[in-house]
Amino acid sequence: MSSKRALITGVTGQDGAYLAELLLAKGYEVHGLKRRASSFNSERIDHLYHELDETRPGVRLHYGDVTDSLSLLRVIQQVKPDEIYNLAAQSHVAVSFEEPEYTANADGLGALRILEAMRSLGLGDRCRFYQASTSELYGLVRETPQRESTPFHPRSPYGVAKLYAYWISVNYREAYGMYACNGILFNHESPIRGETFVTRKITRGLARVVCGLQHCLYLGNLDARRDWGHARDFVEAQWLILQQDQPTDYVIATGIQHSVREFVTLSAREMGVELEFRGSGADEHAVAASVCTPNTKIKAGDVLVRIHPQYYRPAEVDTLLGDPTFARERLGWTPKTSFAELVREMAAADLALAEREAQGFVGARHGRHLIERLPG
Ligand code: NDP
Ligand code: GDR
Repeated sequence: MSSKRALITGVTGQDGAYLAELLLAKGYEVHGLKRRASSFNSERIDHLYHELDETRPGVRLHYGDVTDSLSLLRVIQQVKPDEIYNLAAQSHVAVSFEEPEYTANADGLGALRILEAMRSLGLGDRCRFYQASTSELYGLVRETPQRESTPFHPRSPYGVAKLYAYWISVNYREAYGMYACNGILFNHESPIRGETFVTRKITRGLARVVCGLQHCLYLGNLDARRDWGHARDFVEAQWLILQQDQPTDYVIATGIQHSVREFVTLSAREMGVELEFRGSGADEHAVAASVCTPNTKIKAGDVLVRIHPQYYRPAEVDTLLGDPTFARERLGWTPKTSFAELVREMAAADLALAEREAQGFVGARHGRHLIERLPG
């Protein structure tokens, strides 16, 4: 068991929750940066938080914000971590077109603030830094599959902000000899994925349609192709990246690509509905061709999915496919969960959640924890 101390920014997000669980299981003392919100924002880690019971190891939370240098200095000085995982970000690509300045501040300068805090507190030579970089750096792809040497061409304010964070991490490594690494992670999902990312939107939306809680699911570009893995597998790579003798940057991906349309089709099938896509462009829609789900009111011929122009982006990333060879060779990392298993897990969790909602149980948003918390 480890006696290391880790600080996770973005601990209340999808990856933060899985990473905190992983590090606690490895014996780390885990600290998390949590920003103040007017409503509860720690649902994903509530089961890991036992602040009032010192006999149980759990995540220790500190208020702070990656746009606020003073809070970062205070928390890093207090915790004196061995490892910092910078996962905090305005992580929604479409939202970054609406909030480009905030996205640049949090996603770009946030990394700089942490690196500079580490340096000025004299932790530069003993604390390791992980930067949550992204396949969105590749954007308009110049080479397929994308690997560590593929040139970047981001297509959104999010991608551009993350490009700064990528390079400032490399720069602090080269300029000051700091152990700073980028994990260039391709899309990774789970039952606790944010509900506005396309995979969770699909499983959550279709489950609600099946349970009679909404009529239809609206989506944007069904032709977009992504390399989707499971967040549980991907946080293991984040940890491995900081355990190597030498710091460097890694592509973390499954090496397999699917379209949004395929994700929709498979999710519906998991819920007992066979979909048929009709029409094209903005008129495309998916109809239930056959239904074998117990207790549903939907029937063959119902339109379950429609296109809405609101979900198209000003500049799209059409296709991403990662090459995880370097990570496999250097880290010994390979993804454990297949695409089919990922969809099955997400669909089952969201169906269970929607069934509870249909019975009048409201409160939690994330399937996994809702199920865990239910009596019986
Ligand atoms: P989420 O959106 O689920 O989580 C983001 C986290 O950052 C949340 O805890 C959020 O807090 C926190 N946060 C946002 N802004 C600030 C801020 N100003 N100060 C402090 N905390 C803040 O993202 P994921 O868990 O999916 O992703 C983790 C990281 O990995 C992100 O940086 C993302 O950009 C990157 N990434 C994700 C990929 C994916 O497919 N999931 C792929 C590649 C990179 P709150 O809960 O209060 O909103
Ligand atoms: P992405 O994920 O932009 O790849 O960023 P998202 O799930 O939002 O979109 C994937 C693709 O699906 C298309 N799409 C839709 N997307 C959303 N959100 N909603 C829709 O209704 C919809 N319809 C079609 C999108 O156009 C896109 O092509 C995620 C985030 O987690 C980033 O933080 C991370 O860096 C990258 O993955 C890797």
